Amino acid sequence: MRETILNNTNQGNQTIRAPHIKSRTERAKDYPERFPVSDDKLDWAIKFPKYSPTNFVLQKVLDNDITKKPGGWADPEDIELAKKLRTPGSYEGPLKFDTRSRPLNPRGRTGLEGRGILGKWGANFAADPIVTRVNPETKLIEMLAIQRKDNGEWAIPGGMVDYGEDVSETLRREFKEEAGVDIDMSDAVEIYKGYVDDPRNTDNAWMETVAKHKHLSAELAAKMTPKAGDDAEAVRWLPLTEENLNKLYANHGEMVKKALANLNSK
Ligand code: RP5
Repeated sequence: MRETILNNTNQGNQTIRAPHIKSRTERAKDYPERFPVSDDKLDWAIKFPKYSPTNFVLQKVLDNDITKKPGGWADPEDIELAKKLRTPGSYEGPLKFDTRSRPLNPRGRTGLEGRGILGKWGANFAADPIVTRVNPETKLIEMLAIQRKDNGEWAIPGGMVDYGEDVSETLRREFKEEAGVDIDMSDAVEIYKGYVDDPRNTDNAWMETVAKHKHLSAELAAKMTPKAGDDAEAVRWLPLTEENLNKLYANHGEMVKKALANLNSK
């Protein structure tokens, strides 16, 4: 069951509530089985005495502990030490913590404890540049998309926000690194901010993002020569058909649908 896109009628525009489906049903690369969590057991407030998810963190995360490795990108495994260095935050509001003081996923249980492949306890912040054009031949709207190396799915060419980095800069940097194109994203329109239904999410670490949209003129799009970066298997102008949108990574399809709705309303 997918959560629906909610219409925020008060503001007269659409807001998205990211679903929490892939986070508890899919297994990212190298992940163990998730403990089954049904819709009625999602909420942390609901008692679930049988719930015994595997505690899982990849060695790569432990090896990149910032307190041990210069240039590392991960919090220390010791949550008390991690909290002394950084307070876990979230775009979703105040966080709850478990009895071991670890932050709890704001959308509820995922069937896995620990951080998996994610470096930060709590929210791991990303930025997603949605860049579209009209195909000069087919006249279809297309998005410059990358094929992810970890699971082969097509995705927005997003990436992690570096510590202290401005989101517009992350959008520009990631777009350049992953799709090989340098464009100013400072005038891009914010589409979404919050939880991402990412298959890497766990009970204690999850993805959140800011997605911004920029629609390119035919002239600007024609000048671009996209090239897949190290983190991407391939890059292409992806026609935004219903089928392609529904197959995008995580809940990227919902974000791109919102960008399209904004574009069509202009
Ligand atoms: C998703 O993971 C975000 O929406 C963003 O697209 C991406 C960032 O992670 P990496 O691509 O850097 O692994 O949750």
